[in-house]
Amino acid sequence: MTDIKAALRSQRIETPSWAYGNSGTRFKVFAQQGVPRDPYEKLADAAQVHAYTGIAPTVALHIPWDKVDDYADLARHARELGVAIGAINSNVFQDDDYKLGSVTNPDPRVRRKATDHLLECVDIMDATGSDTLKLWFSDGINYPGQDDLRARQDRLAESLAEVYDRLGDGQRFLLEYKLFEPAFYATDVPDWGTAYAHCVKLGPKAQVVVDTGHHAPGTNIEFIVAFLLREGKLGGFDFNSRFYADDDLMVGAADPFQLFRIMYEVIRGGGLTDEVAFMLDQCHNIEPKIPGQIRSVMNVQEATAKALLVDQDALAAAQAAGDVLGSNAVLMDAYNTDVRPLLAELRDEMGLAPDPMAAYAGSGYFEKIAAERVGGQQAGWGA
Ligand code: AOS
Ligand code: ZN
Ligand code: ZN
Repeated sequence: MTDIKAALRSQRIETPSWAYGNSGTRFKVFAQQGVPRDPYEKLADAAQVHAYTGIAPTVALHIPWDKVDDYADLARHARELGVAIGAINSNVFQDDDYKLGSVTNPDPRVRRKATDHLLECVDIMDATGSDTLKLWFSDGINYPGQDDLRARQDRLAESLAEVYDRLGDGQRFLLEYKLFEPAFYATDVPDWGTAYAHCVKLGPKAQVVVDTGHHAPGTNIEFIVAFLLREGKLGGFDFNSRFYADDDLMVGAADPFQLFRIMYEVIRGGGLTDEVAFMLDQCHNIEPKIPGQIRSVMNVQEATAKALLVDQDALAAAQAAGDVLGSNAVLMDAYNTDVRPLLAELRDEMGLAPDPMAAYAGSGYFEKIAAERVGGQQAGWGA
């Protein structure tokens, strides 16, 4: 139990700045009370999540949604709040120029502009001390024949190589794949295989990020996790839940069993380290945002605790004996364990309240920001 607690204590989950802003669907963005008015206030809210969970010490930024004049000052502000800047997320999807793609656009001028933005994101990494650049491209085509599928891969490779060469020591980029949306016929990085192939060609500073909402229904995500970890190419996760498409709901809400299976493969592959970034990529359209993030961090922590409880020796023995039902039972025993008392005990040992949701609710922070902040910022979508 000591080992399990030590592993849980050292786990790090990164929250995204955009989770704290107003968000919605293409139909409506719902404004909530007390929402941050600038990146500084987003970091203050993220610091609350860390204060009550003890395992969320970094915050991902999104450029230009979190544009400021002085990024070193923003990083200093984060440190004062007890958190640090995590991954820098690029944005090459919210400009008229990107209608036909960004780095894969047939127009070299647009490709230059997109790559320059990615390079600017590396400058921001330098200024903030961030070691990770996260690349998601909305690039793709809606109609067969609209553009040349092969040429678009060449353009993608060219841009990625330029960004890769700009990375400093200790910096890396994570390439995110997504089956569809906003392009509907063909996406330029649709799956882990495409992302993996580009990353392998580039070298060790390029890795794949698995967004749990970006697959076809029924995809075995834990297999992808196991495979990428085995190849040293799993850079991290964008955790969220989906029922239908890229729903960006709270991780562990739709399918906690899937989250457990993923965390089991992470642990099995030795990935519960700082090498693999456990990031949330979520929006809280209708639920309050800070509690939504606290709940999500707890959901990942609970899945991790259950996965750590798997009796690996018993499982290996049952598997070696070809005991189908026995090996499945070992896994299910761990999944069916109520780990909430263990986590409450751990928090107590860490000097935290045993129930982070209740502790935050009773802290008065929400009442304070609701009174102080008027005109909160939109997360970035749906404008
Ligand atoms: C988009 O679908 C991807 O999940 C992105 O990772 C992300 O949601 C967006 O770029 C905000 O950073
Ligand atoms: Zn994502
Ligand atoms: Zn997504």
